[in-house]
Amino acid sequence: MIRAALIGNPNVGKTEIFNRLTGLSQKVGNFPGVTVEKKAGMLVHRGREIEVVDLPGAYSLTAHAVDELVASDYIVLERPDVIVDIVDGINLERNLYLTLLLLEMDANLVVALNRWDMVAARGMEIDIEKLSELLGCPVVPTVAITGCGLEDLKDSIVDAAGQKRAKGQGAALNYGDDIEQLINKVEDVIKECTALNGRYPERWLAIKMLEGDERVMEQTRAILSSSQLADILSIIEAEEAAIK
Ligand SMILES: Nc1nc2c(ncn2[C@@H]2O[C@H](COP(=O)(O)OP(=O)(O)OP(=O)(O)O)[C@@H](O)[C@H]2O)c(=O)[nH]1
Ligand SMILES: [Mg+2]
Repeated sequence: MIRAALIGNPNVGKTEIFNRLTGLSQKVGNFPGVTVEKKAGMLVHRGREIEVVDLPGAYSLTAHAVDELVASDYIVLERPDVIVDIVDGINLERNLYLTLLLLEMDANLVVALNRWDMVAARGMEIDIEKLSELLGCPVVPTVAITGCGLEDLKDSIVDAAGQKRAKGQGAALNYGDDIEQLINKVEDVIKECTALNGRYPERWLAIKMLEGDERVMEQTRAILSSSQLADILSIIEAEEAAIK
């Protein structure tokens, strides 16, 4: 079975797409915050069973935004086979922030460029091929309310699930030499730490630890012994001091 999760900013059409894909009828509405809990449904495409999870809207994957925790916890802890990032085509710039964060997750990402009808109606032009090339993942234009593009989206989900989760492919953002070196060092320490093995994407965890993300710190504190955590934190401190 393929496990796919739908994630995206609030009110971009995630549930509308979820309903189309699964035949269920979860509540949609033209305001943010309609979906508050995750909901799973099933479909079969090209002979493959796909579990699709609809998530509440999220602008980011950080601990600061309490209403985003359901979505970010699911993505970070459940590690679905395919992450389908639903992007609002008429708010591309704002929406792509979350896309970049998702690229850090070492995940098989597929972008659905939704509200494609409104993109066309407004005379906006988006170069799908270029966007796909820049992001390094498939980009599929969709119109959730008519179902247009959803067959292509299902194809992309099945194709993405068949691909090996490429380690390091998620390094979409280059933070500059100093920070990249720091990330690599912390990543190496995380890799050594068997208690954390495979639980989180390593580069992502390294970045979160460097940021001092409270929720990630809290979660890792529950997994690691205090001396293990102290070791990692002292390496972070020493490395940070060295580049200052
Ligand atoms: N024109 C147009 N409207 C759309 C499209 N997709 C969704 N909508 C509308 O956008 C609104 C939001 O859709 P939802 O599916 O509830 O969005 P959501 O992302 O699940 O929202 P939250 O759960 O609140 O985060 C609804 O009124 C939909 O009918 C689309 O492709 N084109
Ligand atoms: Mg919803």
